Amino acid sequence: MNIIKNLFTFASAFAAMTTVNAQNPIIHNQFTADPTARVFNGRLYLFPSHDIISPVEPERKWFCMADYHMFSSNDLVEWTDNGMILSQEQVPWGNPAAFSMWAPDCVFVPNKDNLRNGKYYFYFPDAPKEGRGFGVGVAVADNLFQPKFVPQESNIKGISGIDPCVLQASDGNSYIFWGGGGLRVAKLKENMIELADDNPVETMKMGDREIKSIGVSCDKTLPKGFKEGPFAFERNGKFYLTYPWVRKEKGDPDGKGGTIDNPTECLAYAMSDNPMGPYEYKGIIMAEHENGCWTNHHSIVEFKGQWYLFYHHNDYSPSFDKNRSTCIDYLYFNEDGTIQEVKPTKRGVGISDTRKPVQVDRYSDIGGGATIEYHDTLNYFLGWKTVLPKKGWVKYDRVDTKSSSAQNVCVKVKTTAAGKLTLSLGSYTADVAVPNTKGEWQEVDVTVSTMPSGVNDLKLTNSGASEVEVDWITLTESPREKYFNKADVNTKYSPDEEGFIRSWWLREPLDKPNRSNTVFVDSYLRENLTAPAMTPVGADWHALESNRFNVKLFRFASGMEKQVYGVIFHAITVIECAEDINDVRLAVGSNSASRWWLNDDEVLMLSGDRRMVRDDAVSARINLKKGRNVLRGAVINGPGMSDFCVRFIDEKGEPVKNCKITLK
Ligand code: FUB
Repeated sequence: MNIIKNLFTFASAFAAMTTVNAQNPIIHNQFTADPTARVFNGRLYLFPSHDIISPVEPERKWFCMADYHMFSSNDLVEWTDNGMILSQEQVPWGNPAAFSMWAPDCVFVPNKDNLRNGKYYFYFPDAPKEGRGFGVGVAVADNLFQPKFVPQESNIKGISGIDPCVLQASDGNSYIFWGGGGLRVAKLKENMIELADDNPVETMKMGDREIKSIGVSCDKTLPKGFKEGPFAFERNGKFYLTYPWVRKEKGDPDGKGGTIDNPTECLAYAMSDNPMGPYEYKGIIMAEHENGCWTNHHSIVEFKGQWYLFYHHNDYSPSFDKNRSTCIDYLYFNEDGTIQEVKPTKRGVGISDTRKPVQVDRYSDIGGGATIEYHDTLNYFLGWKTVLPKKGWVKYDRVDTKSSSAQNVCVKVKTTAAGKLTLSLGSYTADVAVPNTKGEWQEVDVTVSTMPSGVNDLKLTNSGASEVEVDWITLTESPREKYFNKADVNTKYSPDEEGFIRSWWLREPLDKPNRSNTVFVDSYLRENLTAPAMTPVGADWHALESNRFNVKLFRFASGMEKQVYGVIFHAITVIECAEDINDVRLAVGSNSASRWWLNDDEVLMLSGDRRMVRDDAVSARINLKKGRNVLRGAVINGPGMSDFCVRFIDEKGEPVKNCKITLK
């Protein structure tokens, strides 16, 4: 499972923004299609289109895209969502309600002659405010750290179409390719936002009309069939034009519009000695998707000495192929420069760190009757599980145990009878006893003999007698620290030895971007940090018991694979008293600032850039009444870790423990 709520366990990912660990598909929190990958300053940046479920009525059963996000990675395993970089409302010439922000591209032009000035140029199709069809626009940014892409006032004159791709050729020129009525290419001016004046002009007949088109049609020398999504690149002095293509022999064998047996797009390529062609067809890069997903769209990039194919598939939307997800697989060239066909895999690329959950359902190989299934067909983003019948096995290539003393296996399993898994890492094997989890998911920790360090292929075999469902597995030095257990809403908990309250309803973090905690002054907190409702309502609230006196909000968020920085957390608990307990004080430490309410009253505010220190601030004297007392908190966090600790203390500073804590 990919976005599994790994809430109770250690998660060490530190990221500037939302981070995910990836196999195929690589982005797990939104649909991403038409992925263009580019390498800038040694980091790989991904510019996909952003499919969404139609937000408008009547529902569009078609492509629906309102904006673009940029993603980036250093290893193609951990991906950062750098956020939205352009939306349809920002495009001066675009129709702000067209949802037509199709496949984009982005290139960097170094500061050569003070003309182009070291800028990033983001090319995107959009529906114009007036007229029909598509135009191609350019948005320009100075950097990608905090990218601010500013769209040009008008679209590129001379281009009517979709799917722009810019090739920066070794001849010093940049060429723009696009689709829509075939594939075309034209030279760009040095300013990167206009077509060059010396482009050829082709005259084409459309019925009775003659249409003049700037640039060159690439199709003339290619086999017939629908083409779009051009991606061009240069390697060893050869130019490659690669493209999604509906092969004639699949859908229209005689080329006369004959029987169409659901043709879909494969990825094909052609080569030339010149950027503007003519291009000679060479073959297929990836065959049509087996499940009938109509489109494929791709990019090809060399990163740290290895070539990769980025493409899309509809894994998270199996019954609607206009909601797609980006995948990556290795791509290899033959000696003569031709491309070897790529078979799509679930495993994808890169090496998985076993200290984080390894999703074996993204297998390299599977057998013995093992299968994968969605966790929840009402929410495909929850990903998959592996179902291992007796003797079933799953193999997952390239995991890194890192440590030379890894001895702990944690596997998240669901069973209805005790069983056994055999773990193999290269030639190493160990048995992992699995308890009967009574049909519930459970994280099982088992100590085994020391595992080999470094990179190996992992195999899990069901060597017991009954079926085992596996969500994920980690291999670590020692049992992973569990920060939380699920709390039971029917249980009456006690404060801990020191009076700290450990049972809470915690709400998944709410987005509240802040680059620093210094803004957390009283007035800011009064305006922005308000109390949650008296009762937790909604699936984003979780009843939890902290294993420490301090409630680790950062771990809560990272375990849920939620945003950890620039967020607000809400917490609620109930203090049940057998009699009035008067003249106590609420004592709180929080990182960073927080506000606290007891029943209907605000009782404490901790402002400023705080660290979590026991009893850092105490309230005025307050009374805990007989019966239920609802305590609510809101904690705000900027760029650092976040946690809080809460207890009541009496007149002598002693912890109040003669009460119960409930979450009901
Ligand atoms: O994403 C919308 C369109 O689907 C793209 O522009 C095409 O290439 C196809 O992938």
